[in-house]
Amino acid sequence: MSNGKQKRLVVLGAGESGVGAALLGKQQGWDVFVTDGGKLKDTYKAELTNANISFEEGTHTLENILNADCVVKSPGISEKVEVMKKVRGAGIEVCSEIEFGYRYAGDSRIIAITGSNGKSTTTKLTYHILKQAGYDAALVGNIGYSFAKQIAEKPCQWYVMEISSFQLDDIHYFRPDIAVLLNITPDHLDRYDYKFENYIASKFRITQNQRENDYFITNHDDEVITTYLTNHSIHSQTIFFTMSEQHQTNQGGFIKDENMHIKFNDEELNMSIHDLSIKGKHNQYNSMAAGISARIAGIRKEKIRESFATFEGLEHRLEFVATVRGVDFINDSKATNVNSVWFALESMKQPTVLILGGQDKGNDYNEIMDLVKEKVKAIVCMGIDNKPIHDAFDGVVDLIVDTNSAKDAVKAAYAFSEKGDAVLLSPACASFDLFKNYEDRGKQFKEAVREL
Ligand code: UMA
Ligand code: ADP
Repeated sequence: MSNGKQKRLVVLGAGESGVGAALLGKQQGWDVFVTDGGKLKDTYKAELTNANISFEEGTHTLENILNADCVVKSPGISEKVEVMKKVRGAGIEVCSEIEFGYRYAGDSRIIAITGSNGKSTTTKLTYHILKQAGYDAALVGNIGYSFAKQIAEKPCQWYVMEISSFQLDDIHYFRPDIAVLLNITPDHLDRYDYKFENYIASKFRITQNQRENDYFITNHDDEVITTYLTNHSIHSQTIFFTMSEQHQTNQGGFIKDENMHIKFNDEELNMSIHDLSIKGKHNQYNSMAAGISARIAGIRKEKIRESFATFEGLEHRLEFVATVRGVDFINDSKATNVNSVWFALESMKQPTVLILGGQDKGNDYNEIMDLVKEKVKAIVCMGIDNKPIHDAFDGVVDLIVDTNSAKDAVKAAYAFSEKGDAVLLSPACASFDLFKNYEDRGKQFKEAVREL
């Protein structure tokens, strides 16, 4: 039962977000209980113990959960698990960790970035610009650091947040000053009853509480987004970015003659796309989104231009690894869907040996068929079940081989390539069949390249 006036907060899941919410809840005077159906990492256990927060692991004891005033649900937990059904049945308020954090974020400003692809890159780039401009800013959210923990331990004036659809699912008041929606392609459909429209609605929740002085920055070239916008109204000021000059307006971003233009409040920032440190069309979209956000945040054009040139990019996203006897090796292990492989291939200038495969999420390879025909000389499958890749590309690409380790895949790709070619790991699949995660896959790939 609730203990006098002290309200009871139950946190489901003791990973990065759950522990963050628990620490903030404790600090704000809640009676906190954390429950994790699995095993806790030692670091998280130590954080809870040090803060005097009670927890359980390996089970969800309902009698300690259903007496909550508020339940914070970790984003990885599905609504379909038994404990969630019981919590819903009891009518308890459920909020996500970003919602809980938001309630204690004071008068700070939030730039929240979502989309199916490009979230981490755009979030990191935006954060880089803010830091270069001397802003008191923190990098939080789906990128790996709990927003709630940041508020508990080191509150800042600005939060640059990467936001997943899961985190948006249980917001009530969360209201970013600047919301960015990069693109929408089907992903995570298992969590959305296999209905794309549910996933789309989840992404648009980023605008749900915005007001007229807030900004919504989004992609004019994404038909899913523009179609949604013709049928729904947004209360904040919408600013678009686009590749097409035809859609340019006096506010927003566009690319013309290999130059990026960002217009905001009667001022225009211009920069050659060749001076952007991160390459590829997708990164031009990401840069426009980050650039517009930074202008709204009040950062000078010169500082933004400088930051675009110095940004180092992220590991495992079109990351150049090495040139071995004239062959360039590129690690794009984070490309876990077909759309991101499209952008990787689009950016390739050389004949390419493509390493594809892993755990297939129902991929439709037709999306990359034309680029494969134009640029790919061989495919090396790297996975336990490579049938979907053979079904799509047998007869289209002459050379296709199966491998089931990073080492063998790199050796096979190297054997197929000649001076002037590139070997691109851009798998279009999850990594869990052969690797711990996409980072492990990328690291093993890089090690194998260095051993050649
Ligand atoms: N758990 C239960 N009961 C269950 C199921 C799980 O208690 O029924 C427990 C697990 O045992 C585990 C904990 O819940 O201890 C994990 O919770 P979580 O999966 O929500 O993971 P967190 O560590 O809290 O990390 C989450 C995000 N993870 C997911 O959304 C799956 C992290 O994004 C994010 O960085 C972090 O919060 C901080 O905001 C990761 C991710 O994979 C990178 N995101 C997905 C993606 O990018 O595609 C959405
Ligand atoms: P996310 O955090 O949304 O997964 P990342 O920035 O980590 O996005 O990039 C994931 C993958 O998608 C990488 O392979 C990257 O090259 C590709 N990518 C990055 N930005 C975009 C974009 N705007 N559109 C499509 N693909 C992108």
